[in-house]
Parts: sequence; structure tokens; C-alpha cells
Amino acid sequence: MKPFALSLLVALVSVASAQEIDGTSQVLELIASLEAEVHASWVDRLRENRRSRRDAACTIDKVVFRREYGSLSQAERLDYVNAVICLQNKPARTPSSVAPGAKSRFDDFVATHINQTRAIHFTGNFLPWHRWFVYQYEKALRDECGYQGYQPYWDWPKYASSPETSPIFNGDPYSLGGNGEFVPHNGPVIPPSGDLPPVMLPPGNGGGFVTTGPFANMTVNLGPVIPLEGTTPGTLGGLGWNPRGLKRDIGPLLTTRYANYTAILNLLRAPTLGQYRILSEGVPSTIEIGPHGAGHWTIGGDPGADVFTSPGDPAFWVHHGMIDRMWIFWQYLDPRSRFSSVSDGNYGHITWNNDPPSRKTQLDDVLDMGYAAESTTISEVMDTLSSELCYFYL
Ligand SMILES: *[C@@H]1O[C@H](CO)[C@@H](O)[C@H](O)[C@H]1NC(C)=O
Ligand SMILES: *[C@@H]1O[C@H](CO)[C@@H](O)[C@H](O)[C@H]1NC(C)=O
Ligand SMILES: *[C@@H]1O[C@H](CO)[C@@H](O)[C@H](O)[C@H]1NC(C)=O
Ligand SMILES: [Cu+2]
Repeated sequence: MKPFALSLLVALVSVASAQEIDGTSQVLELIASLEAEVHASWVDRLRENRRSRRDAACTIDKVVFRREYGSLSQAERLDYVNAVICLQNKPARTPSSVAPGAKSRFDDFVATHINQTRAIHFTGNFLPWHRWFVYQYEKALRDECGYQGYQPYWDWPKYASSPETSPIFNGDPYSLGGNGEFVPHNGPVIPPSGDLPPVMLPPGNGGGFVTTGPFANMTVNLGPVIPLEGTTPGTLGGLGWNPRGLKRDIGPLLTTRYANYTAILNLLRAPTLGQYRILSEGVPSTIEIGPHGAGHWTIGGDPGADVFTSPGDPAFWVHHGMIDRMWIFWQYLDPRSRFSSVSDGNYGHITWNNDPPSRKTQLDDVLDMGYAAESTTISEVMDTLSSELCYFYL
């Protein structure tokens, strides 16, 4: 960062804490200044790649960009939606003896996630695993369904006050389907754990079946594993066949509280990966659910509210696009130190929140995609501008 920009930043920060000034032009300016730094930083790194031939696979003329859902043209959104529908109509690769509920290529990804849920959340591999997972999904849309674009993302704060009317969820033909029909219901309850009491989250404005847009009447085949009120768990640990309609429970309460511009700024400023992850993913069994939790519970419903089966809602993929975007932005704010480890903090182990206690996650650990796609190792995906990956976010 330029000394002038730095002193400007320090001056602005000292005026007020980010929390007090959420949504004001100051928060937006601070985010814009950090994002400008990110973009200068990745361009530098690619130039350096070219000079040093460190990574000839990804050069400035090859890098592709993932864009915010609402910034795609209607035709581009439709291409994306149609590719997802195509994936849902292609035969599964997962043998039915392994997961009888996996009925399509789309379901291959859901089955892989269900199968590994306990080993890929609140663990050191969480961010790289989901980075590779989204990349492989995008690759399947492109290679198997002729999609010409790239994975779009959900810019949470942009639509925080009304996600259900956003281009993602407004239910028009270019959206990922509308909210669930309104049915009176309670909000989700995070079960009690140890000494911690249950946590009640507020309900959204839906709760029932999705009846509008391209995924109206979509059939969910797998899960759920942790059933929400009014649903029963699927068989075989969620891998059995359990056809039912897609439900959602979208509303503004969680995004305004956990995924607003202040939350974004806090993420970008996090000094260590351990702190970044607590901000982003929250603390299990507490009211601090972070923007990661907030996005999932905002989609809500079935299978969106089930951590195991959540990729079975097409909106999962734009949410995790944003998770990946924030991580790579944070990485490029200090590229010298943020590509070499994922083991910082309590979430840096191979078990969920290090319970039971386990070893630290290592860069050569495998990211297992099951029957959905090729597996890789963490080191291959630490930088989105390296090896096979060659993308960035606008
Ligand atoms: C969804 O299913 C209902 C009930 O079967 C039907 O009335 C409706 O037309 C369907 N909507 C779409 C978009 O397929
Ligand atoms: C915005 O998000 C931050 C971080 O989650 C939170 O502390 C703050 O209360 C939120 N603002 C509003 C108005 O809810
Ligand atoms: C689940 O994981 C086990 C152990 O790695 C594997 O044998 C099995 O094939 C996996 N099932 C699916 C659906 O990926
Ligand atoms: Cu996940």
C-alpha cells in the first residue's frame, strides 16, 4: 500500500469503529480502498509470475473473472441457470450402491459434501476444500453442459436489506428461483451442545416450497441429515433417495446483522487466518454465526438449512462463490504470508473445531471430491492464480 493511502486509512479508522458506521460512505470507502489494494496486488503477482516463470500456467492474458450475480446480463444469467438444470438432468457418476439418492451429476456434488461434512467444516481444509468444490462444479457446468461463463457470486451486503427481491432470489426467469411460499413457522434452532443452550435464530419470510423461477418444483433427492422442524432425516446418513420439493426461508434479518458491509470490512482487516475464520464462520453453537452461517440460514429451508445437504440448493454455489471471493481478497492483502498455511487457530485441525483434538491440517492433505470430480491437494488451490486455477473476482 502507498504511504498516503495507509495514513488515510489509519485516519479514517480512528474516527469511529466500523461497527458504528456500517453502511455509511466511510465503510464503503474503506472497503473500496482495500479492494483497490487487492487488485493491484494480484496484478503485481501475475507480472512477477511472468518474469520469473514461476507459474506459466496462469498469466494475465489467461485469467478469467467471476462476477456478481446481478451484474450478469439476463442472457448470461439464463445461460448459468440452464447449465445448472442441464447438470441436474445428466446421469450421476456415483454408483447407486454407494448413494442411491444421487440421481444426477448435480447430486454427485451433494453426495460428496454429505459424505464428508464432518471433515470439511470448522477444519483447516474448509476454505480450500470448498474452493476446489466450487471450481469443479463450475468446470462441470462448462465442460459437460456447455456453459460459457464462470461461477457467479452472491454479494451479501448489496442485497442484505431484502435478499428475496435480489436478482438471485426474486423468482424471475433469470434468478435461481424465488423464496419459499410463506408458511407461519419458527426460525431455525441450533441444537444445544455441551454447556451451551440451544440458539434460536429468527425465521425468514418463506418456509414453504419454492414455486417461482427456474427451480420452482425442483426435486431434492438427497438428505436431509439434520432435519429442520417439519422434515424427517433421509436414510443411509442422507445418501438414500428421499425425493421432495425445494423449500426456502429467505429474509433480511440474518444478512443485515451478519453479512452487512461492516462484516465485509471486518473480514478484510482480520490480522490472522484464525481470526478471519472466527469472523467468517462464527463460533459453533453460539449466536455468532458469521456471514458464512448467515448466508446458509438465509437460504434456509430444505436442503439449504442442513449443513450436510446444503449444496442441493442451487443457491449454495453463489454463496460459496462469495466465501471464496472474500478469502482470496484477504489473501492478496498480504500475498507474502497468506498462501503458505491453513492451520492457524482452533479451526486449523482435521477435526470439527478440533473436537476430538487432532493434528493440524497440512498443505499436502488431499481434498477428496469423491465421485463428483478429481481430487487434489490443498497446496494446489491456495492461490486462485496458480496451477490449474486461473481466476479472480470482480
Ligand atoms: C409446480 O407444481 C404445482 C403443483 O403440482 C403446479 O400447479 C405448478 O404449475 C408447478 N409449477 C411449475 C413452474 O412447474
Ligand atoms: C453489521 O454487522 C456487524 C458484524 O456482524 C454487526 O456487529 C452489526 O451489528 C451489524 N449492523 C447491524 C445494523 O445489524
Ligand atoms: C464416502 O467416503 C467413503 C470413505 O472415503 C468412500 O468409501 C465412499 O465411496 C464415499 N461415498 C460417497 C458417496 O462419496
Ligand atoms: Cu460445506
